[in-house]
Amino acid sequence: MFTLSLLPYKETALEPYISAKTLSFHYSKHHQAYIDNLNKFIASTELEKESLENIVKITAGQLEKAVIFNNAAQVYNHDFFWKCLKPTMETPAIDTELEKALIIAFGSLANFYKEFQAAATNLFGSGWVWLVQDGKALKIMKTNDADNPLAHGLKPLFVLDVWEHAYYLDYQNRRADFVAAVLQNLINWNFVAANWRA
Ligand code: MN3
Repeated sequence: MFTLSLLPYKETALEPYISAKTLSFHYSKHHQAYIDNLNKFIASTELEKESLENIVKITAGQLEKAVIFNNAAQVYNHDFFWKCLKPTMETPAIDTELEKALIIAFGSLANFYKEFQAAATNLFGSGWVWLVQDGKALKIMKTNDADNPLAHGLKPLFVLDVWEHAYYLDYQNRRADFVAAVLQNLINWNFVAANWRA
């Protein structure tokens, strides 16, 4: 049985960029629903004893296990997403070594933001945009629906949820404004750097 992991901050902590109302629905309704569905679909199967990460990896690409993959990956993605964000009032500086790696990969930090912004704004439909590590290289990766880097053998460092439920109450159709607000104000660089070093 999986249970909803605790939010690492209060539901008001990301305001004004993500409202408490959005965060509350996103966490206690959407994220919870993926947990409930995952528990329902793995009950009395061989997957019941596996870790969340293993369930994602085992079911990736298996058509007959798509329902389990989708719910397990959505649980993983949301757990990861909450940790990628930090309260508005906190201002962690970017790790200087990670900053150097981003400059090598993207030319400049500004260009990393620009490329991430474009990928997140242009992703068609529902999905996620990631900063991933592929071997030693840092890359931006778009995934549709529940898909994620684990399913492709890549290491996630940062993610942004661009499903409409992540922003519609606050931004309606203005996804680009949501993306810009998160990138400029809510990235938990300490978590990103820890993932990079792991
Ligand atoms: Mn979501």
